[in-house]
Amino acid sequence: MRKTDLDLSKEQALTILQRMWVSRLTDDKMAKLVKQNKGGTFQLAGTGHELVGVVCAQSLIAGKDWSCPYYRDQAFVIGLGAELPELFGVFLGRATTHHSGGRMMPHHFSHKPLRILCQSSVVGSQFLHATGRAWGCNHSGKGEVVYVSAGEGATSQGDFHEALNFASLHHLPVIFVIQNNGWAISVPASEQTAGGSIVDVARGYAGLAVHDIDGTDVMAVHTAMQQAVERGRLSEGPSLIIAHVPRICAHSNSDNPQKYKTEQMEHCDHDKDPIARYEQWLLSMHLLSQEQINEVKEQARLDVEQAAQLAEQMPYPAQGSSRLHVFSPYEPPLHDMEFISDEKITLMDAVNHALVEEMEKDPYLVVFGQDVAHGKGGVFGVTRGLTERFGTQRCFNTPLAESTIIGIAIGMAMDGVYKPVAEIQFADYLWTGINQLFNEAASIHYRSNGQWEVPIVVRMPYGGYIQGGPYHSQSIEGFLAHCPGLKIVIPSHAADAKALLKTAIHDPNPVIFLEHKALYRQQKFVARAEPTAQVMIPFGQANILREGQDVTIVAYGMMAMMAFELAEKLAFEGMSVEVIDLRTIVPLDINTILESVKKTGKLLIAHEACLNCGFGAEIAARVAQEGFQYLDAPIQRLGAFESAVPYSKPLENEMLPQLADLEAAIRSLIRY
Ligand SMILES: Cc1ncc(C[n+]2csc(CCOP(=O)(O)OP(=O)(O)O)c2C)c(N)n1
Ligand SMILES: [Mg+2]
Repeated sequence: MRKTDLDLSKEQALTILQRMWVSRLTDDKMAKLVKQNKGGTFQLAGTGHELVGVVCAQSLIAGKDWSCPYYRDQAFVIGLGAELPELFGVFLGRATTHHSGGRMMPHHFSHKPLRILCQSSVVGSQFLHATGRAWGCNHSGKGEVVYVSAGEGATSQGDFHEALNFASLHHLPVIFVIQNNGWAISVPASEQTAGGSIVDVARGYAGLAVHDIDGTDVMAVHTAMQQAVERGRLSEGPSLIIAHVPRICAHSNSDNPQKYKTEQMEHCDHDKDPIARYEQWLLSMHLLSQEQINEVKEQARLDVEQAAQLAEQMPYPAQGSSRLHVFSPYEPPLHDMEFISDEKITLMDAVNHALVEEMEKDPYLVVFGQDVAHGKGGVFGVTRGLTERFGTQRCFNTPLAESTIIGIAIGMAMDGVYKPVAEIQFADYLWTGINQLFNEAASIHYRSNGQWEVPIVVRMPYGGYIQGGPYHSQSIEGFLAHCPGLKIVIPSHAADAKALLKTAIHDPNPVIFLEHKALYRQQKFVARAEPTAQVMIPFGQANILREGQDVTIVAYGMMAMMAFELAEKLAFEGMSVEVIDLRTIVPLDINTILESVKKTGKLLIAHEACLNCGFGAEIAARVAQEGFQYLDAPIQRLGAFESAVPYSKPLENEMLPQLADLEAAIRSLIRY
């Protein structure tokens, strides 16, 4: 077999051409289908980007290596072996097996057998998923690499820089390919990036190999990719390939480049057509004749036509199926509550012990976050001792970047083997990582039509009463509960904390575990006898802390403790208060609440978050709708005043609900 000076066989050279034409003609056909009103309404063509995508795919091993391809990287996906009829099916919103089965817009790829992770529309978040997956590859030692592509516009996102930093820091086998077409919709590179290119900035990341190449030149792409793959397989570190390509199409079918590109610019792009250029190269190398090239193109046309026809025959997603796959089903094994001894442990010890026991059992359970490792073991000391016991590979510090923490957790977990338990230092700082949680982790299972799971746990201290000021006191559960796809756990005492964290670790869905800072070391109510290693508490099962007849208080976290204390006190005055500790707010145990209200006829919901749109509003609405007939009084809510949490103690006391406020609310409701 004749080889080129590229070490590319004639067969490979032919395959590259075939796949480029399939991708190009797929673009053309999809554009027609939009005009014909056949079900597809949205198109992001990859015209001009074909060569870089196809050659990159050819450099990887499909089914072994992992990838996060950009929406414009259709040629890569075709090159890796994605079934063409399915790509058309997804374009027409049909019930395909891969690429989301009609849940995502077209060109948002996801294919589990090909190890294409589920892609979103958020440009840039995929960089961190790829990096997290590469962390897993590095540690499993199988020589797998991870490919991630994007446009130059996406390099303005913080996640790009966070990913380069983390990948360089840990020498990860990830290959970042930036298909630089000079435009992000209508914004030229000169308005996007200081100096017009990210190359010089990227060279500043120690340990990152940087290639700045012509993405229409097969030799350049093939060589850079070979080097990057080899470097990754040998665990030598990450590579960044900036490949310059033309965008010979509109950004999308609703965009008109004439509004921002001159005719001359468009001509220039056409002159750089990678297919024309590649055909010239094949002819000059005598690898193919013009006739053979024509045959390749004709065959591609037939394949594309056939794929489109097959797609038109595919069914639409079944009625009612839009409700499936918000969560992956899970029930923990049942085990009666048993205790190790009578000796009490604090809530922070309970969390630590749950982690130790689960890390002993599962070598793939990994703990990371800011300051969690070594002697410090977290700013509250919750993870103390884990690095010493399990090593720096199992409990490690991350850079000070919340998007990194959640983004790499997602990528790490997506092989279904690694179990990341990440810590956000304070819930108040989740916001710099919220895109990864809300737009990515929460919906990957749903968006991939149940194909991928994101079994991550994100632990975070939350709440006030410790003079933490506006940035160490927030109660954010209401925001989190509004996002479909997240489970939210809020233990109020040590025994629950241990058993609930174990359930969280085994749950295949993203679980947020909120630990109240002021309860970490509290002795009187919170410190409890320690459950044995097997005990797990199912989510969605509220705990009746104290039974009563006169009024129901629904609470969680700090307020559950306060309510319990008051119920005991008021009992001496003959008032009978039932206290329900929700334990998890998603899923919500509405039945226990309704049963209680049936008995007492009166409901008070107490939380320390602001009242407006707080989680209490949701409970009140549900009870009003489903239990109105049981109520003898209007539902009452107690929460914080509408402001940030102030630092000075008198101010904090005014803003956050106090024991006296709760007592007054209970007394008044009982009197009603
Ligand atoms: C975080 C985010 N902001 C805005 C958008 C809207 N948007 C979609 S594509 C795009 C331009 C991306 O440009 P580039 O990364 O250069 O890729 P290209 O389309 O040129 O291939 C924008 C602004 C988005 N999808 N995600
Ligand atoms: Mg671009």
